[in-house]
Amino acid sequence: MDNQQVSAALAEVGTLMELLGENPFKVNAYANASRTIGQLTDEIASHVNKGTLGEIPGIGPTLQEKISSLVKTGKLEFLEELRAKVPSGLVKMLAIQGLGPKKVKALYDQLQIDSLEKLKSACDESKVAELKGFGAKTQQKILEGIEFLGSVAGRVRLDEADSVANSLLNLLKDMKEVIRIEVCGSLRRRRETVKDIDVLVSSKNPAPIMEKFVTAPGVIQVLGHGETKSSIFVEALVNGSRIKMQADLRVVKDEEFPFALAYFTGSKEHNVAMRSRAIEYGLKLNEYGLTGENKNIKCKTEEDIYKALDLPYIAPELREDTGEINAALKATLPTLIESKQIQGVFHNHTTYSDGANSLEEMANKAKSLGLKYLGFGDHSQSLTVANGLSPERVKKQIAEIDELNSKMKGFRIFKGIECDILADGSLDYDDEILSLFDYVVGSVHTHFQMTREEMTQRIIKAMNHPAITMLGHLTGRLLLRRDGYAVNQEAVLQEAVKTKTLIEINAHPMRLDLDWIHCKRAKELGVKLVINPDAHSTEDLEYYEYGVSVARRGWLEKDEIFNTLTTIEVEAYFSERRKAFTKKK
Ligand code: DGT
Ligand code: CA
Ligand code: ZN
Repeated sequence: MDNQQVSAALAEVGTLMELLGENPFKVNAYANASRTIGQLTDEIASHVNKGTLGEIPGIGPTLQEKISSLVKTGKLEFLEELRAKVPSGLVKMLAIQGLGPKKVKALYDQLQIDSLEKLKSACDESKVAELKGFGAKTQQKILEGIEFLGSVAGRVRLDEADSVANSLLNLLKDMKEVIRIEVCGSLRRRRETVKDIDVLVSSKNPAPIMEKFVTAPGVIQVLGHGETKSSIFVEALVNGSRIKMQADLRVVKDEEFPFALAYFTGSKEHNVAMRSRAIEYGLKLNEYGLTGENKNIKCKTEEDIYKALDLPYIAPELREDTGEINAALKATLPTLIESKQIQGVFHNHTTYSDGANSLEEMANKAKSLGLKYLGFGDHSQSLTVANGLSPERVKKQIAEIDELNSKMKGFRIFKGIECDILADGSLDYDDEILSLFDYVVGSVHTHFQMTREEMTQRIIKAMNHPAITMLGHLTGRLLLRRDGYAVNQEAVLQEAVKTKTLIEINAHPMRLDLDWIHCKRAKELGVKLVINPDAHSTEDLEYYEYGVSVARRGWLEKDEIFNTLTTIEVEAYFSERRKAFTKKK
């Protein structure tokens, strides 16, 4: 078993134990071990062989024994026993937002509910509302949750699809039969969720490529195996989660490749608009070519296709038919932001609150990624579930940052906090503590059930606090798990112009919030945005690339993204804002 498989097995043990109502400390030990092993850079198997499992933090004797068994035999009796005790439907019920293990257990124990179907009928019959600790409101939430799960069924997060697609690409790309290979579809356009993976290859000899594709590791079903198209259903482990999705492979002649690439990249709406453009030239555009009555326009690349229609190249992220062809015609397409222009990131967690790594580990990783600065934004005091910082611990962290700053060369650490916006719109520290930070990220983590007006007022009030520098994850959505809370995003964006609040593009692939549509709106309004990974470990720091994808889909350019500024520019900006704050207070 590899690291990801061991990690997934331990995560499952933790979940099942939780559903059985076991000791929370034991449950946490499994969850933490799962995360640690999922992020290990060396092979867990080599630790087993060398007998060095105990050197990994958080892996006590019980876990060592279980991990050894998993690695050596590929099985864990303890897990099999747990699976036998817990109906699989209970695990599915956990995917409903707001239904934790305690509630799922109560539903099972008291109403014998062990599937989503039974849960839905029980809600429809209002039996759930009558249970102690549930009530009509919770029942309604559960019903909405079931409906939400149905509406997103079959889609997969971008980071998960990336991982599955990369494995397939790596499998095929070095085959001697492959001339060109590219991933198309929503994945290439970098949509936040993806239905299936569309792989395109050009070749003179497709059969061996098809054969390799349908026998790829993780294939659980071959849906089609043809000469030019094959489809598989594939399973993979990504960061401890079991991902199942469809992948299609199309093989074309190399001279057709650019046309097929453009066609299968989509979006469908963009393709339709491009076809109309071709018709204006008396041409026909499809996945095989660009043809006129007696001619066949040769194109070696996608660029050539656009050029043939007198258009500049349009990046895949823009191909949503939201005005990109018009902009191309008028030569007003944006010069899109690129990952390498990001100089640093500001919203990151450490072991001070709910992160997995120390300040120094995070800083070293950021430096190794080529970033020039890093800001921390651990949780504030009222968020006790995430180990929020008391004023004393704030001061301790700040002292530690000062020390690190004096030690690290050519790298700057900024002092920040992810400060809760409390229900009444006030902040979670007094002004004295707030004045200790270089910057403050304001975020909503509680009281999601407010009306849209109340939530909007709450956030707007916080934005008007002079200590607030940026607004974290504006809607609080968790992709494919829960919709964001109700909030008037337009009103918040307009307020951001007035208050000069930076709006975060939360780049965590679970959030991607602000979404790309509102990024586009922010651009129109002149709101400055900041791309933050919301990292909870060193690995997560790389998530800022997903934020760059969202920004590109939102037509954003370098100058519209705050964290493309140099260290000196950021320092100057923060010190201006702090001056204004301390003067006001
Ligand atoms: P999704 O749902 O995340 O898989 O999104 P896409 O965009 O990857 O959609 P998919 O996989 O159904 O199709 C891939 C591309 O193929 C799509 O973006 C455009 C192209 N395509 C598919 N069906 C049609 C169609 O009926 N007409 C046109 N013009 N293009 C199509
Ligand atoms: Ca697709
Ligand atoms: Zn947060």
